[in-house]
Amino acid sequence: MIDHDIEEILSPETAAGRLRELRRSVEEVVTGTLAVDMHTHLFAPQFGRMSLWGVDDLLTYHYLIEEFFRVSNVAPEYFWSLPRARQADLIWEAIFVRRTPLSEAARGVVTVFTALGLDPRAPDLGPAREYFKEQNVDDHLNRVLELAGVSIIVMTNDPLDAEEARVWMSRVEPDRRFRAALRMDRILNGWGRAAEALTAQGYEVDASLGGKTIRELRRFLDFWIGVMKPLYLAVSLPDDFTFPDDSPRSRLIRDGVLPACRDHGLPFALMIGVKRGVNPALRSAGDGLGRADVGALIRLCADHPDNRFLATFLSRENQHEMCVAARKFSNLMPFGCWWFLNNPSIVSEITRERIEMLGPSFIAQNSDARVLEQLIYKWRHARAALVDALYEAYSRLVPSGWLVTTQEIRRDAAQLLSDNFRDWVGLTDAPNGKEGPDGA
Ligand code: HDL
Ligand code: ZN
Repeated sequence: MIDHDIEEILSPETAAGRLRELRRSVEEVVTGTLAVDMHTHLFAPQFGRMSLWGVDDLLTYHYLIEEFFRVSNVAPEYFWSLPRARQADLIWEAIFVRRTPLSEAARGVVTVFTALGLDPRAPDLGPAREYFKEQNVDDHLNRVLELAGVSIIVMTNDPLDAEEARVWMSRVEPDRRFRAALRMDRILNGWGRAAEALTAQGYEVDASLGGKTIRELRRFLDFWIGVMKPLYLAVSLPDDFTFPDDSPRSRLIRDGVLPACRDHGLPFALMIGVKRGVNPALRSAGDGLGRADVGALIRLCADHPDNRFLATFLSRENQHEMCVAARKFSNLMPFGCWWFLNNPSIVSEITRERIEMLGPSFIAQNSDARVLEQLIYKWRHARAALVDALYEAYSRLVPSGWLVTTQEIRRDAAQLLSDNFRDWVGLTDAPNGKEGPDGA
């Protein structure tokens, strides 16, 4: 352990040894600290085929699909016509057999294979498929969560997805380790079609937001908040998102979503900067990014001091501005290194600038996992980056006169990996997993 006197460590002959001890302690503590994965696209096993796991889902992750198209002359339309297993075979051959899996998404599969005792250099996916065929779903889930060091998984839940709504309405009890987040994309980014869907469900809304629309949207939100018991409401927003403006989105956010969040004691998560469908032929792999206006988030925080916000931006160029915004607004909690940012070189930069500007008062990472086993690589790689950034920050403190203790490292790692989120959403280990104004 490193609980020595500061004078001792400042003497040159012991400094190097003590810093090595410090590094070991940071590694040990961060590796041993359970994470709350506050944004994923995973589903509890009770959601059936919506819950993706196994080697073919792992290999047909849209990150790998877009990398496959870069090195293959297979036409997208033909690729999409193939069964998933055949798609996976093509990706395996192109990215893992004929090339070195250097990209972060490819390295992730190697990390998962190695952690599960599978050969990442196998010439084909036969052995891996045999392995997964033998797995008991519950045992496999427990093993993956243990390997990933994850205690809670927050899903992305869409009340306007017919298949998902059917599962919720069956009143099935999802595995307690999976919690909901109510996703608002269809409503906030496509109000016209959403208004038709809500009308078909008996809500008196209209595309022009007239009449009872806001009241009826609130009735819809209250109903689904009661069903899902979400930890927060969320939306992904385009790079040209502005607020306030005279769009339906701004009106729905201001008059519908934010009052509902306040009344239910729920934060609103904004994920800003996505350009949907820049290459439609790539389908789920066809989205891109753009630099967004952090001013829109600032105006939301400033105009709604009684709302709590979670926020992440997709562009690297927005990260520093978001840190400054978070220094100005204590109702803003930055989270994660989203999607195209979730690469060691950028995660390293983002985490360091957040520590320098926000101390331990942010949420270091979320996995965004779509396939269960991705938790293993996303969290191993995330912890490695966090160890480096925290060790550097603690090392800088030593000559300033502060030698961090193991207890302090444990507290900091817990805040960054779980407690800052738990506190922000009021997630306790209470029986229903959440205490809040409405006890949801
Ligand atoms: O909108 C989102 O939540 C994004 O994370 C998208 O789902 C994206 O396709 C993704 O999986 N990113 O990792
Ligand atoms: Zn996501």
